[in-house]
This record gives sequence, C-alpha cells and structure tokens, in this order.
Amino acid sequence: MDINKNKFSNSTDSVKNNNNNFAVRIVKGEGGEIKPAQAKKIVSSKITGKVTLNNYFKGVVEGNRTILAKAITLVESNSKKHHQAAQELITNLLPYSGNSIRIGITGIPGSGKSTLIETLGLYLIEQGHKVAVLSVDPSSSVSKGSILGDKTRMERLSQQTNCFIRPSPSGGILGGVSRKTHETIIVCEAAGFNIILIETMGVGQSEITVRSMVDFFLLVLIAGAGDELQGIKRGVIELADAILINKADGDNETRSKMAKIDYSNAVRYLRPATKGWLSKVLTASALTGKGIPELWSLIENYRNVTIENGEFYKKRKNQALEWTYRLFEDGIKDFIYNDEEIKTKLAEYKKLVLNENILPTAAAEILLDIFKSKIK
Ligand SMILES: Nc1nc2c(ncn2[C@@H]2O[C@H](COP(=O)(O)OP(=O)(O)OP(=O)(O)O)[C@@H](O)[C@H]2O)c(=O)[nH]1
Ligand SMILES: [Mg+2]
Repeated sequence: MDINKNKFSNSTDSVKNNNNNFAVRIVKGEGGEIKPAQAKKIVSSKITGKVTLNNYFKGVVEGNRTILAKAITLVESNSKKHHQAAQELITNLLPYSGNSIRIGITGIPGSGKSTLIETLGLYLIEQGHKVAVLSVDPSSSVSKGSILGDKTRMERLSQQTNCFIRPSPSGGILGGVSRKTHETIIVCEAAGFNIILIETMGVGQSEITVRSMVDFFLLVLIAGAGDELQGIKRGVIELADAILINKADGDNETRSKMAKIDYSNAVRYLRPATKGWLSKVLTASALTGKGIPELWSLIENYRNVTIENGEFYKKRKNQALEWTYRLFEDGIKDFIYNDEEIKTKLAEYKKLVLNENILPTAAAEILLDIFKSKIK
C-alpha cells in the first residue's frame, strides 16, 4: 500500500485527534512549514517479525498504543538496522508532529515532580487532552529508568487511556538519551498526544538537554530549603519559564507563600529564559491539587504570549537546528568509531600517548589526517 495515496497523506489535520482543545494553530513538523516532498514513501521492509515500517507508520498515526510503544522501542534501539528504519519512520511522522505543547519539569529529588505530573496529567485529561509522559535520565544504564517506579507511583494517571507513560531510554551517554527522547516526542505527537510532559531525573546536564527540547520549562522547588540545600544553581533558575513552589499545603502553606515572594523578587533581576516573558513564580500542592488549574492557565498564557510575539516557533526552529547539528555530530562520531582502520590507529596512538612517546596534539593531528583522508 502506498501510504502517500491513502487517507494518511499529507493532511496533518485529518488524523489529528478531535479532543485537542488547544486554541493554537497546528504546527506542522519541527520547524513549522512542511513541504510535501518531506513525506517520503516508506518501504515495506520488515522490521521485527511481520511488522513493516508501513504498519508502524499507520499504527502510530491512528493512535494505536501497542504500535506506538513498539515504534518507540525501534527509535530507542541501538542496532544499526533499526536505526535506519527509525530514521525513515521519523521522517515520515514529522509532518504529523508538532501539534502540542512540550513541557519540561525539573527540580531536586523529592520536590514532587512525579506527583505533580500525575495531578496535572489527570487534570489535563479531564479537560480532554491527550498526555504523554517521558523522562530523561542519563544515569539509567539498564533498560528501565526510574520512571518505571513512577509508573506505579503515577497509578491513576497510568490507567488513563488518554495517557501514555514511557520511562527514560537507556543510552549511557546523554547524547544518545537526548536523541531518543527527541524522536520519542515526534512519535507521541504523531499519535495525537498534544501535551508532552518530560521529567528530568538526576541533576546536572539533563536540565539543559531537556530545556533544548521543550517549549516551556518548569522548575519545582519547595519552601524552607535554601538554594544551596536544594542544589539549585542560579543557572537552572535562569532556564525556567516558571518556578513552582510545591508542597504548599498544611503547615507549609505560609512558608511557601513567603518563598514565592522571595523568588518573584529574584527572577525580576534575571535574564528571562524566553524573550518577552517574565518568569513567573507560583505555589501549588501536587498532593491536594490546589494551584494546579492556575499552573495550567499560566502555561496557556505563556503559549499565547510566545505565539503572539513569535518566540514559540522561533524557539522550535532553533531547537530543530540544534537537533540537526547533534545528529550530524553523532553521525561523525559513529563513523569514526566504527571504522576499522581508525579503530586500530586509535588503539595504537592511545598506547603511544600513555607511554609518553607522542604528544597528544601530534597524535590527534595524525588521527585527524587519517579521518580526513577517508572522507575525500
Ligand atoms: N505534602 C506534600 N507532599 C508531596 C507533594 N508532592 C509530592 N509530595 C510527596 O513528596 C514525595 C516525593 O514526591 P515525588 O513526586 O516522587 O518527587 P520527585 O520530585 O518526582 O522525586 P524524584 O523523582 O525521586 O526526584 C512523595 O512522598 C510525595 O507524596 C505535595 O504537594 N505536598
Ligand atoms: Mg520523580
């Protein structure tokens, strides 16, 4: 079957879910504009068993959850054969993606990110949205990230048909995890999920990585702990479009309100994370749900303001460009470390450098020359 001739052909809107209540124009693809030539014909090569790429494509755009999960497994696979198939699938799904708001959620361990996702997710589903929950955890070396534990913690959310929860891909290096997560976003969007929530796990680099793939970045803090205690650097605060003081319930409510005032004063002097948007601070309780509707209306307001001033799409276009560079650089590294001659030479020069028989600069130059001679 030629999928370009069937009902899944280039009309993004035709396959979009009806329960998308967003008053947002449909963004076609990563950068906005989608040219018909971009939707290439998919070969019907078999990927796993009897499932062809065509099946994957159709299943995803029809919102078939089983196929969606399999498509993400394909995207996350480290095998070369799967990688090529995944790239082809992603290219075809791109025109169906983009119609969403991507929200990154960061904060210190235990600040209540997962609980917030559960409460916010349920609230959004009630409003008719379709919510995908992903996580980025560069430290998850085994196949299941810690969100798996969260899946049981997000018990009510995971039972919803309009919710899809996916643990962090394993990948060892952050680059791998980030590529896979970026592509997973595309797949989820193509399947009709219009709200993507991404929780960062661990501290450090993952915040910057998640920032580079979302429209809105939320920092979750709790009152009472000083900045040092919370392990929050000024740099992370500068990345946030909003700060949520969570656990504003019981005895903690008054303290949370005071923390809100302090942070509101502080963010006023920081460079805005998104041009034309002054970062906001609010209090909420993920446990009781108080403040959650306000959080959502803040995010909607952000989206309206940034669409109006052009920053929303500008950011996505810049992110698409960043993604392009990352893929390009990953490809180069892949080429280098899979080339037999380079591998042998690398091992050779490693010994020479370790034995101090050659200077690192000289060794690097020789290796670079070998690489350059290969691409001529
Ligand atoms: N009182 C109160 N407790 C909360 C609230 N939100 C979360 N908690 C509790 O705080 C603990 C940690 O919550 P999680 O949602 O797992 O926090 P997290 O930030 O996802 O933690 P990690 O994923 O381990 O970094 C749990 O015991 C929650 O029940 C809240 O709004 N109020
Ligand atoms: Mg968590």
